[in-house]
Amino acid sequence: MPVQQVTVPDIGGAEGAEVIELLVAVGDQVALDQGLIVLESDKASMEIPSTVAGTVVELLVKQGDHLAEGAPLAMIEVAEVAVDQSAAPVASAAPAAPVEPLTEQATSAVVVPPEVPPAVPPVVSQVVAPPEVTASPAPTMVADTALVAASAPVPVADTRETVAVYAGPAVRKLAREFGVQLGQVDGSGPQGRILKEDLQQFVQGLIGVRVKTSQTKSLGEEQPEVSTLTPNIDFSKFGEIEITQRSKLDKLTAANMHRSWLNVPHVTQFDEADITDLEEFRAGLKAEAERRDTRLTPLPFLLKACAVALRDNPRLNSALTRGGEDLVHKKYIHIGMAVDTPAGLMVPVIRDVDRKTIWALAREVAELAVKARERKLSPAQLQGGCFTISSLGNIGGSGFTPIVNTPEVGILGVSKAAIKPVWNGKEFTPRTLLPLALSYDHRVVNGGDGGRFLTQLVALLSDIRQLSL
Ligand code: CAO
Repeated sequence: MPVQQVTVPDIGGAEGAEVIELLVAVGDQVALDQGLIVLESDKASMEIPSTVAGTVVELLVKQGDHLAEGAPLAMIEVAEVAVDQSAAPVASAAPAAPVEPLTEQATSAVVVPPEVPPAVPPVVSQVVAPPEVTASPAPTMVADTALVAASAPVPVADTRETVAVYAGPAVRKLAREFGVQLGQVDGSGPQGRILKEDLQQFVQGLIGVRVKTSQTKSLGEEQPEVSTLTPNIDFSKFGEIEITQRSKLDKLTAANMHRSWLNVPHVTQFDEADITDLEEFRAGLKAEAERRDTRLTPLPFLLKACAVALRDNPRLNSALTRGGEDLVHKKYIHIGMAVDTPAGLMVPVIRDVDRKTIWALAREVAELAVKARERKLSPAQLQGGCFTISSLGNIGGSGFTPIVNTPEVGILGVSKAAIKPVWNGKEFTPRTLLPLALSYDHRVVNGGDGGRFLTQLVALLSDIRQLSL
């Protein structure tokens, strides 16, 4: 059988590229295009593929050699059927056609592998500071427990500026199919070479999205079980770390937040309520609150005002059902309140807020907050909410955009009240202003609905006499 010599093709003018890895040994069977060696120049690493299929009978280079275009690499006894016409015969080692180095693509879409020119160029890779990768599409539901790969989010941009990547053509092809930039993957092979398993592990860590259903479902019905989209990074490489296990509650909250973030088109509207009079009224009730063995914070007033606004703006008191075909109009007003607990976020629900007095609400807020922190809430106390209030007023901040607690369609974020100068037409006067942010599900609530709800809320809180109307 004929023996052919494989030489270094045009490697973009790189002189003295170093052999950093031998990918085959004498006696190995090689396929057409299979990598023989890896060359490294100042700018890039290149895998030099075989131009013929057959058996390696002699290797003409060793690790550390410096090569240029046309240098002989290996002698290959050619398999009978797969003789590549462009391969250089022993007597006349014709150089392969010049090729453009390939650059790792940073894109959110699945990247089509570049066409391989007939002369079988070396696979050159240089990862240059990739552009920012934008948000990924929401995962679609597929067959039972399938890993959602094709629609899964792509990796975030790599901040490393220029990274030499060592990987074989099969791994590169796979990486392109997944839209993964190889510069982000840690290689476990010799000299950091990226193996197929490294890529698989990276993608698994990145996606972490499994679905439960066995058939395609519409939004609003059963949702995917979302775990994490965070790539597995060994942070100990950068400094001391400690790893703790997340609580079930933490993970459940994360999954719910993520589901809402992925599925609900959010809009957030902002406003400020002048609660100067409310605060005066509240201060005047301090002694009465002590007598009743309770505390009166702004929260019961907020609950009451939301109940009135929900009654008057029923879209905010609805939910989608049958995959978005129908809207459920709730005739009751149960409002959840986010409670910050050491174990994580809990949202106990206060039932029939519209029918309760401010004192009854104050008592219930205090009781549910204690129960939440002691993890003594019953499942019933965590269910049935129509709307949520998340108050960070005791902590601080001038505003935030809360995430809708699906299947509810609205949530109110309350920040810390502050005294500010307000123009009354003649002069600036000090007023206590409460920052409010209303997030809503734009599939159900339009800007008009949201605007009317928030405007009414501001009016109610600014003149709490209206709460009794
Ligand atoms: N502006 C200024 N002060 C405020 C305020 C606001 N918006 N809201 C409450 N305060 C004051 C209260 O009046 C109280 O002071 P006084 O005793 O002098 O009146 C103090 O802050 C502490 O209030 P509190 O937090 O004990 O009680 P609360 O009724 O306001 O809230 C609860 C109860 C359970 C909602 C709250 O403790 C809590 O856990 N909030 C966190 C919610 C959260 O984590 N949201 C984020 C969810 S998304 O991650």
